[in-house]
Amino acid sequence: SESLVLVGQQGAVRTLTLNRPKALNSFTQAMHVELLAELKAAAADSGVRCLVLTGAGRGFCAGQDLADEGAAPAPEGLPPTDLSLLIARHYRPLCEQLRAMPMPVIAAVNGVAAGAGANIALCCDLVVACESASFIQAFTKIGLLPDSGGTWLLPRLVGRQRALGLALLGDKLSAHDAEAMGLIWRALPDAGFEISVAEMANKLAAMPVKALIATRNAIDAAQHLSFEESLALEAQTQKQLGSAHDYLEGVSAFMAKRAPVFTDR
Ligand code: T3D
Repeated sequence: SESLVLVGQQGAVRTLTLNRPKALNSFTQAMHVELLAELKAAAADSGVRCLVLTGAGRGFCAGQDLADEGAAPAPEGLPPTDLSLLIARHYRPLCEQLRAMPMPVIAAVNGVAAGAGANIALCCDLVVACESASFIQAFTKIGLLPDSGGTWLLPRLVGRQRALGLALLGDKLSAHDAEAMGLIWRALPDAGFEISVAEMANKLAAMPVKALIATRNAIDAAQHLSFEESLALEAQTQKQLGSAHDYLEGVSAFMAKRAPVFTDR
């Protein structure tokens, strides 16, 4: 049977493509298993310096497949469906893995991203979307709350009022509006979207990946640190980066007016 996650490699860029296009790449347990395995494989592979997550067909991901085992609400009178089991088994490990990848992760949102599909995109480091893509916090429309980190991510990305506007109303947000409110990094033209994503991924893959990850981790850590604690973390991390090969290479290349070749990961 065909893979539910397609794996591509171009240079040091690994692309994982969610591949259930007929159901807008909504998550089944089987797709979760494949995706987590591929994320772990990418994390362990020193030849991967940037990861791209995208979707096959016209959608990015429509969240949980509402017909899949473990998700469908039980009929009246039967023991209720316990959604925390699906979350514990699949969504939490996925979100945590995405936020701990040892290379930058781009969500290339090629079409609609709804429910957990939207928030899994937001778990990535940089979210780019083609102009025709959209984001929908679809949860409350079916009686749920935003999961996959939504309640944490949304107010941090766009502030409390806009987080509530998105989460309570559940309306479709265009890629341009998502960029304008700081929910995503960029909305890009549909024409050439894959090429634009590849350019961005290649750029990141050629950068000092250790410094990129240290930057992401310090920005994330700062969410719960004081200013003084962040200054201390910056100094401690800069000490490590300053003794790494990439720093020597970066400065040597600058002085020699040549392009650097970064190799640390
Ligand atoms: O289980 C837990 O742990 C709880 C976790 C929940 C996390 C969640 O993600 S909750 C939110 C789940 N997602 C949704 O509620 C979104 C449902 N989908 C939609 O609202 C719409 O499909 C879209 C707005 C995303 C796109 O609309 P449109 O008109 O472009 O496409 P469509 O015709 O609705 O969908 C195309 C097909 O995909 C269709 O199948 P068909 O009729 O062609 O055979 C549709 O049923 C299927 N599909 C889309 N989303 C899902 C889905 N099938 C199963 N589950 C889906 N989530």
